[in-house]
Amino acid sequence: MTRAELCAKIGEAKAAWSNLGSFTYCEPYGNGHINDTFLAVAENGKRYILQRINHTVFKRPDEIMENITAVTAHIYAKTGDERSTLQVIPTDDGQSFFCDSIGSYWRVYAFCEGTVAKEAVTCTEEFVACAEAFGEFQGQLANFDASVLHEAIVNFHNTPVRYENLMRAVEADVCGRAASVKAEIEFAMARRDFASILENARESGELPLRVTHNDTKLNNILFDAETQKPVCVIDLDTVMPGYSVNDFGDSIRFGANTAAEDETDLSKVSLDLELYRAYADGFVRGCGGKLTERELELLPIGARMMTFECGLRFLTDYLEGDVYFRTSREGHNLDRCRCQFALVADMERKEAEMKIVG
Ligand code: ADP
Ligand code: GN1
Ligand code: MG
Repeated sequence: MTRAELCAKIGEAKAAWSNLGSFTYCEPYGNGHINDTFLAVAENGKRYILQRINHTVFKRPDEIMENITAVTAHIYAKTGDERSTLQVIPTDDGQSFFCDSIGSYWRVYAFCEGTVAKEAVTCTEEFVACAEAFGEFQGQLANFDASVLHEAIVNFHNTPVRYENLMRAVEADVCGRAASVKAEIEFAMARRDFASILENARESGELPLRVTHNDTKLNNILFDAETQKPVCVIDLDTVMPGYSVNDFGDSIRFGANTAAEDETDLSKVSLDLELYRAYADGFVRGCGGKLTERELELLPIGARMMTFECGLRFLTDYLEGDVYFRTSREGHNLDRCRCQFALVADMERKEAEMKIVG
């Protein structure tokens, strides 16, 4: 979609929330890889997040919004604090989303004022706070009826399926890129058995399914700008039954890497063990004693699995022509993949030191 077309659709979306008055400002916002996010300011100065939901990624945006409405109501009922969870602003028709004339889905959230999203960890305490927040989020949803949730993305964190998707992308090689990424494909293939560890553990009843966030990146938490304490867990599109160890793992992948997710100088990539251990303590504490002994044992595997899986996904997207993750430079997905695989290799070297119990 061109910028002009997008602007026209933003116009339609704005009209669907005329109850907020007209927006005087509306500009792209944040660093998400999936949705189109805009900061919209109403005439009275109130700020909102206007988002176009990525319809290619989320096949049923209406179901996503049902999930989010239910989950946020559950959390709000517990905390009674408006900033503690996303506030979905209904359209003039009382709907949680608006579908424009070309079938794009839009939603509006209250802007969580006085907060900041962070792209990198600046101190250990901040990362511990992030751990407690994601742990607490899981605790808040422990008594949530998972049967009302739609599966936002089927097989989202099913690593063997992600592995097979990569193999199919290699086979199809639609962009003719496979020959140039032989080393990365071989790295993935050498870890085929590893990919199944968590799925095997679930099948044998060792790993429980819980209501999890499934996208626990640091920038999916809003921190209070003054106190630096976590205020709100956002990006609830992927809340669905999943594994606690994956929620743990995705935070480690992003936050305990000594480099950015797309760092090209791989010598800068490594697992910061101090951050890792601090996060593990905070997460376990945040979960309030709900994790089983086996889950505690599998936390290090969760970290390695999420990093490996994300690498598989970036590589698949590179081979398929960069159709899933938003990219901002040539080879961006390949850079991201290489960075993830370098982190996996470092985690393999640090396997003994990553143990949390046992
Ligand atoms: P994506 O799925 O593309 O990652 P997010 O829902 O995470 O989209 O939003 C992208 C960014 O927008 C966040 O990282 C955060 O900076 C900002 N953001 C999202 N929702 C809010 C909100 N309610 N208040 C303030 N900032 C927000
Ligand atoms: C996407 O939406 P965002 O930017 O928080 C992706 C995650 C990946 C992450 C990699 C729905 O997260 O699964 O781990 O990029 N979200 C979806 O940075 O695919
Ligand atoms: Mg996000």
